[in-house]
Amino acid sequence: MKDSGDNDDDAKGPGNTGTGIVTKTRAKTKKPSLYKVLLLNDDYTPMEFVVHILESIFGKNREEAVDVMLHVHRHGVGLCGVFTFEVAETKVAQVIEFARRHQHPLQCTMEKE
Ligand code: TYC
Repeated sequence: MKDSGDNDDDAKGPGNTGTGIVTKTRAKTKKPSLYKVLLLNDDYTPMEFVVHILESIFGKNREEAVDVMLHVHRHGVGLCGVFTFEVAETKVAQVIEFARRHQHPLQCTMEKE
């Protein structure tokens, strides 16, 4: 792998013509994998409770939250957002724990994008 130094002939001095091309490359950084957080439908969790979760945990406005909730209600599953692994994991845990505390069966899961 190339380091971040340049390795050409742009320098002047003995044996150098000073005509090289500057080829500085960056140290390699890799993009983190992303994960979809999905909400699952059930027959018991109140619609308003799901909307509240989408607003408070996923930062959606009222209109977006209602859209996602109705999508899940009609299709069985829906996308809440896409996050890095640890953020996705934390949000899934927050949803499941908040639902459990209120005795709703709402389930949430994540999958690699
Ligand atoms: N199906 C639920 C009802 O009719 C509403 C609901 C929507 C539940 C989305 C879960 O992820 C969900 N009360």
